[in-house]
Amino acid sequence: MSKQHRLPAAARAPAPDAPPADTAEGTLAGDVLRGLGATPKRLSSKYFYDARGSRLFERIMRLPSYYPTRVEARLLRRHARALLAALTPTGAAVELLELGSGDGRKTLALCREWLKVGASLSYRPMDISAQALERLGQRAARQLPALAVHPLCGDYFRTWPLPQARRQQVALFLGSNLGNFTDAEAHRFLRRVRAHLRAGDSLLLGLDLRKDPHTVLAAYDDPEGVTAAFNLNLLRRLNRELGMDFDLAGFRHYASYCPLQGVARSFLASLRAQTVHSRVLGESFGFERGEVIYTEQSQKYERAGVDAMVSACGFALHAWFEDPELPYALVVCRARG
Ligand code: AVI
Repeated sequence: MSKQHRLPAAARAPAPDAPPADTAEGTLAGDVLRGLGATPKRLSSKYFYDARGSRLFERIMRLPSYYPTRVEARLLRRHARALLAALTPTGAAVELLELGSGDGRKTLALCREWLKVGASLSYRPMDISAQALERLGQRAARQLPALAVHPLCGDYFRTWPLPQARRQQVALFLGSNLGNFTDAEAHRFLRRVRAHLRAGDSLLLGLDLRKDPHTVLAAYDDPEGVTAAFNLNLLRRLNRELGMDFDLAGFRHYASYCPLQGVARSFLASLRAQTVHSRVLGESFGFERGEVIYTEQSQKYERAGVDAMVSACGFALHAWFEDPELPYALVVCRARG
């Protein structure tokens, strides 16, 4: 017989405002047990990215309403040379470590510009997807054969390479991925990055900034319904991997943006009272009509807040490149001694 929310005390931990996207490694089963047993219910956005979810995210990045990818690529293009100067003031050879490189398209364009001005560059894309890294390697070989590419597959902090004496490490964390962390998670993540760098090494962050709330909300609620499919795909994944029986038609994507906190949030709202069972977990989870699962937060930043955050994590904010049309920033941070 199935159990209804009978979790051991330790698994019932999350506080009401606990993060949906945890940087700590948890298992899907443990996270789902805790997340769906909590009030409000939550699932981590890190589980969006199975094969189908990754394809849907690629479609999101091409949507007219999803501006961050486009604006970031524009900034990287416009400021490629100034970025190199800001990231490597001594002109030393660079080991470029990209955390979550995906297909690396934007970064290869940046490397092309850097190679043109004679930078000595070794590119180390890091990703948990071996497939994405393989595609990136093929693209790099085709488009930029002069570039030395050494992919690292797995957890960033486990695979982080030892620094080489004559190469400055430059870490990239683009795509406003930091925004999917809560404040506490973002701080923890940045401190871990700092701990792997030497004083004088650099970090480049791509961060989405606060702007007209309508523009932000439209990015997470596209009329094409791709973001809705991306969000709902999480339930499809749980059905497959945890033997759950979510009826996808019984849930609906809901996006919100709070301009006071600068946070876009995504939810899955239950359209009726229903119970969902997991064969693997041996648990059932009851939903009221209208009850939501909190699935993602996307923080939109302000310069003062970014300055305070990176300073608290052992970096100095060294340079800031902002798009004049749609607020988005490339932030050059220097690891302090
Ligand atoms: C990956 N991440 C920065 C995206 C974002 O904007 O928060 C994920 C996303 N979720 C819905 N649309 C895009």
